[in-house]
Amino acid sequence: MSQKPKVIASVTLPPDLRERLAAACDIIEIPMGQRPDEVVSEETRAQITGMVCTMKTKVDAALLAALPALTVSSNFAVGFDNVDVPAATARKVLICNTPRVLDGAVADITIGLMLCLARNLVAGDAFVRSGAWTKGPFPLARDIRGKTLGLLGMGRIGRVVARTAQAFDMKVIYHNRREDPHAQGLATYVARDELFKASDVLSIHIPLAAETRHSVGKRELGLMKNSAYLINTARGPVVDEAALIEALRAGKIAGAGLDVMEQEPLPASSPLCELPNVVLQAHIGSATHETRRAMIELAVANLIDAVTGKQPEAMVNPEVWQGHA
Ligand code: 8YV
Repeated sequence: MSQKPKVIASVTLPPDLRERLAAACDIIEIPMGQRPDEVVSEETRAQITGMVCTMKTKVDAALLAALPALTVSSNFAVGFDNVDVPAATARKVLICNTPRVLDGAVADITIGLMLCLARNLVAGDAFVRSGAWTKGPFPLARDIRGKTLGLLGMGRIGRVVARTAQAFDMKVIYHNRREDPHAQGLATYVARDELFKASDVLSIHIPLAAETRHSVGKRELGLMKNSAYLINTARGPVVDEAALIEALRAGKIAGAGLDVMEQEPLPASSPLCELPNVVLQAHIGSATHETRRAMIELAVANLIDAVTGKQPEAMVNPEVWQGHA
């Protein structure tokens, strides 16, 4: 009878990482997004001490109850809005995630969306392919250089965006719950309303939580310049999408670049798909070979460390690890 900890993996494990995990644990692989309480027997579930899963798995109180021996759940994502963290902490289940390794990739998509919006790159491609260029020049667009980039949230990703934007000669301002000493030299702290009023591009970099759901709505959009762009690479529900669509249709803002939406995958029937001043991406912020490899490596390392008694690199509720939960 194996004495190795039993863990559930509902992620796609590269062969070498499956081998690495198997050296330390007995692995039960289940389809991505499937709930263990749907596909794993009660007898086996009672022995599970660890899990690595994507953000498609809702780690809620019911799932925690179905895994009575669980001590750690490792999220293959930096966001953890799929996890009921208070319930996990109450159960003394450590939650890990994958910050740091995806900061650059998400920041790059942020800058990419900003350039697509300001320089009309998506329409420009269609313009050339359609032969319209033979009938006249593409309309003038707008510079981002010298403009003001406002960051709602100044965490790791926000700081990488700020550093990158400086290379584009942008003035960077930000709003956080409190002023961030790490932002010195990178961006200037402003009040929340001032951020929406002063930004030529406003980019969202805050997590989705009860207090941030729909926190960018009609009021905030109404504060923005009608020449301003909104970019969201964080979580769709941070923005009141109905209010955004209304603001875009009314010309309250000039455009939006969205890598995340309230409904994902976004159906073609969404009004967002009809708006010419919107650039849409399929939640690809971290979707590069290099970044996803670094993420799965970190997610597996967090799991192995936690179930073998070593402090994981990235903990969402470290108080559980420190025994203060
Ligand atoms: C994940 C994400 O990176 O990391 C996050 O929070 O938003 C996602 O892009 C991706 O789904 C891999 O789990």
